[in-house]
Amino acid sequence: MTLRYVVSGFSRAVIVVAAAIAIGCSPAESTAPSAAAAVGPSAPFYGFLAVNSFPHDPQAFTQGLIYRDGFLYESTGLNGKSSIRKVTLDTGQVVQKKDVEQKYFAEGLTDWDGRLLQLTWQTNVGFVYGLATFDLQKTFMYSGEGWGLTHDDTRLIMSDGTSRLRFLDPMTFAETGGVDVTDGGRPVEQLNELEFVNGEVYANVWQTERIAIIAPDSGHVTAWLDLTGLRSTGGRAGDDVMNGIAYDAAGDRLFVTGKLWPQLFQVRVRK
Ligand SMILES: [Ca+2]
Repeated sequence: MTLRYVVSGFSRAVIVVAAAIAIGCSPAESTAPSAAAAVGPSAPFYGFLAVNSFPHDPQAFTQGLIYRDGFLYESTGLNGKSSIRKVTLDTGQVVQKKDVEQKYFAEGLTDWDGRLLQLTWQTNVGFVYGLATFDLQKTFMYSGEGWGLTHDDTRLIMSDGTSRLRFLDPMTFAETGGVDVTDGGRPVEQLNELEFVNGEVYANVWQTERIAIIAPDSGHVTAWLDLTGLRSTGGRAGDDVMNGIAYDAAGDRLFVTGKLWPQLFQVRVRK
């Protein structure tokens, strides 16, 4: 695969992805089981154009991100630093914040019917807050680890660090099903932050700069959004991996950031 990025100053149209057709090489191949059988061709790669950037709190260990009605809502992780936040897009200013108890490492975030739903990593508990007030209304339990969270029209969609996406009832939080995510027959592990975009699930793959675009009912990766190069404009070495996808459906704007990244980007997919 050959990708060429031309990076110029960062004001508006910033990163131009030129010539980005992958042939015979995919991100799944590097992580696929060695004895994979019955595998097929991998999904195509998409490039990107970064059309805008915004400030992002470089202390925010981003684990969940959504866009609603002009604001970002963010879940941050780490014990003692976990929180939910309401953030002004243009300035990155945190206008509302609620800390999570130190014993919890907060993870994925989504909204449902005027509430915010937040997962925790290894403590098997999720929190339900009022979207406007951030008041803790209830908790819910689940098995396994909590990583990413989003929803479609009828169900919550949750990742747990494996290749599986689980479906939960948004009111009772009962697990109602799930799907194993594959690319060309190979499992795609470590699905992390999620976003539901026009009928498909976008999933950060942990410790990569790739987003898997997944058909939720089959689990098939339909394409890879390769955001290599976006991080080079900021961020720090270490844990600062890409993790954070939000979608403004009304404005058709896709936002991406990462843990401890000083910037959040609006990106356009280049097919
Ligand atoms: Ca998200």
